[in-house]
Amino acid sequence: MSPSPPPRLIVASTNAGKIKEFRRILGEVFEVIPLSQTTFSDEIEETGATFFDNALLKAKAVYGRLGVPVLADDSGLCVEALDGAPGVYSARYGGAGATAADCNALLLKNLEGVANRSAKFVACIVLYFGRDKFLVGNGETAGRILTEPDGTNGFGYDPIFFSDELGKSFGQACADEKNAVSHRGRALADLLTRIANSEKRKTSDRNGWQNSNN
Ligand code: ITT
Repeated sequence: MSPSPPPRLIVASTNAGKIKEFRRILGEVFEVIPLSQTTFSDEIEETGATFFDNALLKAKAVYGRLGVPVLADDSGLCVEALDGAPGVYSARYGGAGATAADCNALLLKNLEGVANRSAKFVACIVLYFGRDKFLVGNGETAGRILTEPDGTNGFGYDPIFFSDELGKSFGQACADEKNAVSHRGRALADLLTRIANSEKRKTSDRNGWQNSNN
């Protein structure tokens, strides 16, 4: 008998770089289905003030339409010398139509001559699985902004982000190296722990209920 295929999990993202990372991390546990492979085609306006607000609104919008469990990631780069910018605006930092290279160039320009290069990537991941039922995972990773791009791996701001923990830029890191220390890898690990804890609670509640009815 052939083993049953992993369950499908919709990831409410149109970002190919994120989808690739989710596939790599969750690959054996779930079959990751990107938004492009669903019937959902609306533009989701990210109007939230925090990563959590935006992750929740993306997950809710897709769940509302498709009615099946959805994972959504909102993430970004927070630069200390820029008071946390681009933050939740990371994807839109370069304006409409700007490429990742444009955003990187703009950030490097805005940091010209700035000595404090400290920055962190932040991710909030929401698993939405029923009306007002959701679990949240958070993750961060610290580093600094280089003065020029270094490497071509990853996506977005990876080539200009030097990871303190890896001792190299995310642009130079291979997928597994990045996922081991990244904001997204950590947010997913946090979420998986919360899912496991909530399953344990459900089991002990059920057992408690059974025991109290014995
Ligand atoms: P979805 O909303 O469809 O998932 P998005 O790219 O718009 O795609 P966000 O609103 O969460 O996603 O914006 C995140 C941006 O932050 C992303 O476009 C990158 O520019 C940057 N970013 C987030 N995680 C990153 C990572 O691991 N490496 C490099 N850049 C990252």
